[in-house]
Formats: sequence, structure tokens, C-alpha cells
Amino acid sequence: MQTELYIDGTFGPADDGATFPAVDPATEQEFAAVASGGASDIDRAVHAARSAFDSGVWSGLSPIVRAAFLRKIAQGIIENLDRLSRLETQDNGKPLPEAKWDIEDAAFCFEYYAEMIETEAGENSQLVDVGDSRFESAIRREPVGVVAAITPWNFPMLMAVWKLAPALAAGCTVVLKPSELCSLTCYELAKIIDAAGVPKGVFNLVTGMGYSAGAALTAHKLVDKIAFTGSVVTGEKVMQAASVGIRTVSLELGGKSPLIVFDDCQIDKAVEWIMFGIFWNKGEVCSATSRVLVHEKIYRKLIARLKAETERIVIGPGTHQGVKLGPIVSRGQYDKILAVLQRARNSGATLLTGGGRPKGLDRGYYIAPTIYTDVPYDAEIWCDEIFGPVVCLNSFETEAEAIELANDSPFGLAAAVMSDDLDLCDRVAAKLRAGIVWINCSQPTFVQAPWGGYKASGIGRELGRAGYEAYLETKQITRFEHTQDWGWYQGAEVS
Ligand code: TXE
Repeated sequence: MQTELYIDGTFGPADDGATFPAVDPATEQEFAAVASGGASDIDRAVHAARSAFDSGVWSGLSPIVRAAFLRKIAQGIIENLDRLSRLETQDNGKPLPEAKWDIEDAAFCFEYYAEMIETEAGENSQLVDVGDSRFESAIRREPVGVVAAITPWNFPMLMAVWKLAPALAAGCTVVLKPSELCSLTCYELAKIIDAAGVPKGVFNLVTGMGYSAGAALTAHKLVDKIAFTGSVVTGEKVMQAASVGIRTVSLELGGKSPLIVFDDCQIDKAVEWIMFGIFWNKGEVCSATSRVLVHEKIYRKLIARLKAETERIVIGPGTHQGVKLGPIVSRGQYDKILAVLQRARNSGATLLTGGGRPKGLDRGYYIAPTIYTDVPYDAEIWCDEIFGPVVCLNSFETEAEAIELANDSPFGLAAAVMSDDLDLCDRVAAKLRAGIVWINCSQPTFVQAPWGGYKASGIGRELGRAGYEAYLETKQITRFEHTQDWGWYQGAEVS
């Protein structure tokens, strides 16, 4: 398989013909050559997006017509559900059923934003009372312009669609730069968008490296907004690039999300959500609940149960029946996690299970589901995002202590609380400094509800109504009743 860039409605190679390999993390084998775009390709793509935006070929369409295109894209995704899911699993390593969730969610995301703009068609002006009857002031929402979307590898197609669907719904044009670790489903998405007949230049795909294609895209002066999901370190660079020329950014960055388990919880339920919260998608999830705080009364009992259940998790290639934990996305991420686990040996934490490569799997980037208990609060594994199947547990005594420990992090993406006492859950939820709080669960995500973080976890929200407004500018149009006099300057008196 050899992929191409998609610029101004045409598929083709990078200007210099460069490619990079896509590697199946379950086999460590290369299985595709991906076009590696550079600064000149980015320049062509941004110019195409700029012309398409400025011409009004997309933003000038009625929302009903734009929605029809979005629905066609959704249909194209669903028609290819099986093929796209398998490709996602091959590229990223995630279990096939989880890849299917992603692809179905991606299709639904297009449907959701199609419906939003169909419902609101023709309602894009709202009057405001400015307290002076000589004036009429109206608020209009307009597309922000050319969007640079830079996306990660953990949900390769879905993270692109979280940006693309609302941006296109709003009338923006887009240049998408997916992660070099997983670009293939975004390439397939470009084919679906092309087949849907979306006007040329409205959507452009430049696969390539972060340091070249990504950096060139964030620095491009004709980009109006940068929408980024990835690491904090890169997020800081993106923000710096956007500061030149004062462009808008939205950032969805990492997390170290807490899950608080109170002593009235059923242990089985808590164990299932703890496991799902950290082991689904191999723990390569920005909202993974990787710090678990358990009331001391049930702490020992819970960790014994958690250990037993975790050791039953089926690990293997994502395409194999019954597998719940696939390989880590790449050699780089795998080595990075192993190095963290190595350093954890001297951290003072107790390794309950896992801690390295699982036995019996000698090919593929596998890491056994790993649990640490009694973890010092300054340990790297407690403080830093690991982005793998590694969870840390500690105990607490009081509600106030649990809240304080949960909030003691530079991140604030997600948090979860479990108790049969719903008043207690609501009280704790209100005090958690995070953009997403789950009660009696962890991770379920809905296209209808806003997604994003407090503190170092980001700026702005994706999904829901907020995710659409992120691609709109707000304009006031204020009209003076021209039959009235203003009276500031009456003209010179002529004698
Ligand atoms: O992320 P990067 P990486 C975290 C997670 C993971 C770590 C490293 O902790 O272990 O980040 O992953 C593009 N200008 N998350 O190295 O570098 C890059 O090509 C512009 C959390 O993959 O942030 C890719 O498309 N773009 C996260 C995207 O940025 C640049 C998901 C993300 O890559 C660039 C992924 C530059 N200078 C990783 N450098 C989440 N929030 O879900 C890189 N890129």
C-alpha cells in the first residue's frame, strides 16, 4: 500500500517524493509507504484551503447543502466500517472491537454536526438590546476560516473527525496533518471525502512528520486557527507558533486523571471501571484514569481482586478474537514506557503485577497490564502521563483528602468518582478541577457532550455545541437609524 497527499482535490505524492513506513505494532513489519509531505506541500495545501475559503465555495453554501455533504461522508465511512476498522487495528494495534467503536463514532460525529446545522439553518442572526432605540445590533456567527488540524495516533481517524466534522459544518476549510505513527485511516477518509464530492480545496490532507509538515503548518500565515491534539510539549510549540500573527488555538493535551473509589462501592464494579479506565485502548488515552484513590477500608480487598482480574486479560494482536489488550503503537512509545517501568523500580512503589513485556509474546510491542500500589506522591509514575497500560493506586481516609489528592496535578482533563451515595458523588464532582467528570464509570464519551481540559490539559472544548462554536467567529453588526441626528459634530458656523 502506498498513500498520497490530497491537496486541492487531487491525490499525489509529496513534492520531493519522500515516504515513510507504516509499521504494524503486532508484527513489527512495515506494511505501507506513507507520503511524507514537507513545507512546500503544506504551502500548496494551505493556499488551496485559503482560496476555497475566500471564494465562498463552501462557506457560501446553505447549511442544508453542507449538511448533505457531511451525511454523505458519514455514509461513506459506515460503508467501509469493516475495512477501516481493520486498517486502524493494523496501524495502531488496538483490539478490533475498539477500532469499530472509533469508526462508528467518526461516522456519527459527521451525522451529529450535519443535524446541528440543518436545525439551525437560517437562524444565524440574533438581535441584542443595546439600550438605545436609535441603534439595532445583531450578532452573526461566521466560520473562522482556514483551519490547521494536527492530530495524534491513539484514535487516528476519530481525533481527526472531532475537528473536521464541526469545522466543515461551520463552513471552514481544513488542512489535516495526522500523526506520522498512524496516518492510514485519514488517507482513507480523504478518499471518502473526495468521493462525496466536497469542493476542491475544502479538505486537504498532508501526511508527514511533526517537525517538518506539522511545524510548517502551524507557522503558515494563511492559517486562521490551529486545532491540536497531542503532547503538552508539542502543544506549547503549537501555541508559540500561533502567537505569531495572533491566531486562535485549541489544544487537547495530556492528562493524569484520578478515579476516586469510596468504601460503599461494590468491589466488582469498581474493579471493572478501574480496568476499563486504564487498559482500554492499551492505556493510550488522554483521559485514562491512571491514578486511582481507594478508600482505605476496601483498599487491600480491592487490589487483590484487581490483580486477579488484570492477570486474566487476554493480550495479543488486535485482530485476534477475545483480545482485550493489543500492542503499544510504536517502538518509540514501547521503549519510552519500558524506561518508565525500569525507573519505577527505585521509586518506592510496590509492583503488584506486570511491569514489562508479557511472557509468551516475543514479537510485537507488548506491555503487560501493570499495577503499582502504595506509590509515593512524587514518583514519576504517579505524576507523569505514561500513555500505556500502567495504573497507580493509593488509599485515602477522608473525602477532603481524596479531593485534594485528585486535584494535585498540573493536568485537569478528566476525573471519576465512584460511590452508591450520589450526593457524595455530586459534591466531589463539583470540587474536581477537570473538564470531564464521570460518576460511577470512567471513559464513556459522547459526541453530544463537550470534551476538553482544565489546567495543562488544554484550551477549548471539542464535541457538542462547544465543539462547533470553536470554529465560529462572532461578529456584531450595529446599525444607526439614519433618519436620526448623532450630534457629535454639527459643522462649522458660517457667518
Ligand atoms: O505526541 P506529539 P507524540 C502524549 C502521550 C505520548 C506523548 C508523545 O503522553 O506519550 O504525547 O506522543 C505533531 N509542530 N500524547 O510524540 O509530538 C505530530 O506529528 C506541529 C497525548 O506522538 O504531540 C502529531 O501529528 N506539530 C495525546 C501530533 O503533533 C507537531 C495523544 C501529536 O504528536 C510538532 C498523543 C511540531 N513541532 C500523544 N511536533 C492526547 N492528548 O490524546 C509533532 N507534531
